[in-house]
Amino acid sequence: MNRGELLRSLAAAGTAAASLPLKASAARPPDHVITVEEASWEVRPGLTVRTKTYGGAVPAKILRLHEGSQVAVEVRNRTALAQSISWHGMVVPDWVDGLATPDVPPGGTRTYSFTATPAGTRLYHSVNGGGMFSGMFGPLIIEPKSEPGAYDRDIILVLHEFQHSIPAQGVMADDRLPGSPTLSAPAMAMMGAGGMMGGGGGMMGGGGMQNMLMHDAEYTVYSINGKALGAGDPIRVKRGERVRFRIINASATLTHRLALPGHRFLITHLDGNPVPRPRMLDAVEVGCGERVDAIVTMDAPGVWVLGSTVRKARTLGLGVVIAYDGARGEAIWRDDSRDRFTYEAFGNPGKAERVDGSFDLVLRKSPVAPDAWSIDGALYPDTPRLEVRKGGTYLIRFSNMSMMEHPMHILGNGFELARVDEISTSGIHKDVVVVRPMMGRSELLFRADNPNGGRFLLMCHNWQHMEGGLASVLAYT
Ligand SMILES: [Cu+2]
Repeated sequence: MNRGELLRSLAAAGTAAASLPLKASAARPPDHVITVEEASWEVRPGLTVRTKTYGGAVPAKILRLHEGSQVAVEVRNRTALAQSISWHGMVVPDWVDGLATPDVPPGGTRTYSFTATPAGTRLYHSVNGGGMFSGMFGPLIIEPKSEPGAYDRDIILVLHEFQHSIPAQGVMADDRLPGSPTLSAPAMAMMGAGGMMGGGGGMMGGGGMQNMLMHDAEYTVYSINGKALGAGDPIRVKRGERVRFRIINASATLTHRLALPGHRFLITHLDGNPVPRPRMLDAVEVGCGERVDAIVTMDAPGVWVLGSTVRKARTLGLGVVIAYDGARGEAIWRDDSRDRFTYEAFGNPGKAERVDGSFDLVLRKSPVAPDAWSIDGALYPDTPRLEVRKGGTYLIRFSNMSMMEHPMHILGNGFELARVDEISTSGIHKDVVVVRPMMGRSELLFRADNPNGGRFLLMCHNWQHMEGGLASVLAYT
């Protein structure tokens, strides 16, 4: 299926449902207004992009909502394409973020109402009408009713790239770059790489398997909070301050690994949800659509680059300057990071759980077209449909039989990780799981507890893969 067909089928699902209860009561003005419009955005001096935005800024304004509150958001579409927004990470009805969600027609306006839940770092972004390749995304923070909060400030970092190009045959990575994100255990074994990431890269040099790892898009510029490294204002900090970074990956196709020289990250939340075992690591990895909350104690005065451990990404702009009060000079980068980043390290030991059914989903490249991706050999909408009964618990097993990672996501619902490659785990609640390349396996427990039931998309958050067919329908029966 090409992207036009996929988008049309998504749009058709919306049109059919136009009579569903989607309006806020007429008496009440919206709490927030989002205007979808084309704008020019300066990523760095000399590089201005023309892109679709929410309200002219990239990223869009922060939406801060209170947990449990009723929210009405009015979306005004000033573009020539139908538009729809995903309230990523929130549990909402399928007429707000599912297959029954009506698009906002070109030139039209619609109001979406929902309850703000659960608390945590979420994001809102375009599903139809541009997707993650566009500038249509912004942070969505659901403030909890109460939070212990062992931190002084909170700083949001949104990662994104602009001006993509997609070579027909894919981009062969000429090497697995030093500082690349953690691979699956089987892939590590095949490549003869030890547990260490980053650093010299010699251990991964020399041709062979790594030459088969591909990227499917290239970008002219990378950014944090819409600005290339050095182009935005530095983040000013004080010695002793505990800063909670909420890192949101709004990339269309890339997992990123970030480090801050001389500092460590206490990782407290994955996808906005508290983890059972917070851990101190020297790097953070975040896949497409994922979020990581990490507390950094500012105890190494200076001027630093918080940036990608991959040189190319950093050189093209993936970084931001952290400047201590009173410190002067050029921002310093060095990559001392060594820690692997794997989900199960933050979890409790796995435990047996009774399930009402299971789904085995094999993810592969499809031979039918250069950019086609399949689940169990089929392309959306012919992929297997996952039928769940409300109140039931289901095991979803992803096996990645491809050379690329797949950040698998379910809209309108969350899940719990049960296994990462060979290691079982529990207590980690997420909405995206990056299934690592080359026989990576992820298993998740899906509790069918959306109070409204409905039909939702299960999809790869790599936008190139989603548009290439890597999506399916999860339906409450
Ligand atoms: Cu999303």
